[in-house]
Amino acid sequence: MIRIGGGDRALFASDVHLDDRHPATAEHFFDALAHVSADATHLFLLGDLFEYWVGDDQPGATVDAAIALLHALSAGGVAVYVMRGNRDFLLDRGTPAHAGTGFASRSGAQMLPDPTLVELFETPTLLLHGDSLCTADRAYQNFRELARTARWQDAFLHHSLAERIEQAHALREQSERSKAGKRPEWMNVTADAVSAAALTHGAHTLIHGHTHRPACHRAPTNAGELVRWVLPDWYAPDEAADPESDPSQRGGFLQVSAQGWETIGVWPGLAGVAANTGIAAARRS
Ligand code: LP5
Ligand code: MN
Repeated sequence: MIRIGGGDRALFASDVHLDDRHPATAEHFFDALAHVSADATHLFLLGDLFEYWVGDDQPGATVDAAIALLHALSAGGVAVYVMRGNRDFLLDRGTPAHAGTGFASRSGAQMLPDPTLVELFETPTLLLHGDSLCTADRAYQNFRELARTARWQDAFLHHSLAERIEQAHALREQSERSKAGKRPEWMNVTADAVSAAALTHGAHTLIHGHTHRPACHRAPTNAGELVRWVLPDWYAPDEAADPESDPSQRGGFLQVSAQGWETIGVWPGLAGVAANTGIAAARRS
């Protein structure tokens, strides 16, 4: 098990959705990461680092820049962990023509299974992307099950790069259309899935992204208080899905060290005072 304690400083982020079509968001994330990682020992990227991933031959200046930055961090001694999300679940699955040049070896990152239990300053903490907890969204869960089968993935990876990119764009558009017809509560975690995950893994804290609803939730359970951190998604001003209703910059890290939990960056919905109180209460050193 990954154990974080002592003088360690771990950073968590997710849902950056890196894409050549959103260069300002990429720059915003790269700058923030370079800044906060100076004294970090561990970096956990919990899914959807990329807008989509069609195989390890995926081209693009943003992909190259992300891989170079992660490689520099891991070469400099930071333990870099990357979890697959619902957009980039093909990360490090290779392509038939690109064996041996996978995302993990190129970036120096270690791929992290979803979910993964880690020990954070003696607190058993479950790391997930978060989509597996959205169990009310039956259409998505059916799609997820299908897209995770080796048969489907192998068939997809055998297409040409151009065909895979075209299918990814089509799937993204279909997803946006499908989301427009879903109730907001279907696109959130369910209480049952959260407590089942915590109970199954013996976790006292959960950290996940995916829902784009950054928060620190606390709920009493039979086994004590369950803390659930929801990481923010990232975008620069003008590159939000809907810049008119959401014009500000967004994105941030959760940092854990012997000093406690700290939110870094823009976490809309997490009021300053409440967040600080939460950090102090969650502190374990
Ligand atoms: O991503 P987000 O947050 O906007 O929405 C998700 C769910 N959508 C998805 C789909 C991704 O956005 C697109 C991923 C692109 C990957 C490309 C490479 C791999 C291709 C295939 C490899 C085998 O995850 C969305 C949820 C939402 O989160 C909130 O939780 O609601 O779910 C959907 O919208 C899915 C629909 O409900 C069902 C779609 C069925 C489509 C089946 C078509 C199959 C054809 C496949 C062609 C390749
Ligand atoms: Mn996601």
